Amino acid sequence: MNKQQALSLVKPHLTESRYLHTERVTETALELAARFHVVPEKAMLASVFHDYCKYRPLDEMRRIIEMTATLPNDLLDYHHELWHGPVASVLVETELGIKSSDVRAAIFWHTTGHKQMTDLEKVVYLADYIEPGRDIPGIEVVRRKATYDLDAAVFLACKNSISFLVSKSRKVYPDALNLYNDLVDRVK
Ligand code: DGI
Ligand code: FE
Ligand code: FE
Ligand code: FE
Repeated sequence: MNKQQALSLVKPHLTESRYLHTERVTETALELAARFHVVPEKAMLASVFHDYCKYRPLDEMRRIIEMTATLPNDLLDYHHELWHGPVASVLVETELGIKSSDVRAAIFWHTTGHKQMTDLEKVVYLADYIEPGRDIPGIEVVRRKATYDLDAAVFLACKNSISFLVSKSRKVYPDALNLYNDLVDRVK
């Protein structure tokens, strides 16, 4: 499946602005993949489909999380914004025939991250954070780090996201904290 074929498959599942976000994430992920030696076809597929399930009804996502052995049920104890990646990692296979476990893992983890992420997973996580349409406080520093240090950029994105959630007194998913702890010593 080439990029145009993938984009036309995802388009009917997204709003116009979410589709434009997806195009920007894909271009950003392809730049990062070239820079950090990640297989471009995998970065393309994972970024095109990372938000494939963003607009699924909550009751459908809840049912899929409950039914699917590989999806952790503790997701249901956290904000429903955390569900669309894990659910998409299952539905891209059953609905679209995307079988690559690397691609599906990058889709799974794109919102929270987790410890010992692969470079492909980091590229998709970071591309989603720094794509040119995002305006997040401190994002320019993350974009600069992303030109030369994948781990430092991922760490900063993770740290900013956790700080933001804590400042709003929101729950933080444990795997996001695991990513923080995994990288904190490495990037000093
Ligand atoms: O789908 P996108 O909007 O492109 O971005 P995303 O999948 O990275 O994040 C979706 C939302 O999830 C975003 O508003 C931030 C929120 N989020 C990320 N990690 C956590 C979280 N919300 C809570 N409550 N806890 C988290 O750990
Ligand atoms: Fe997302
Ligand atoms: Fe993200
Ligand atoms: Fe996204």
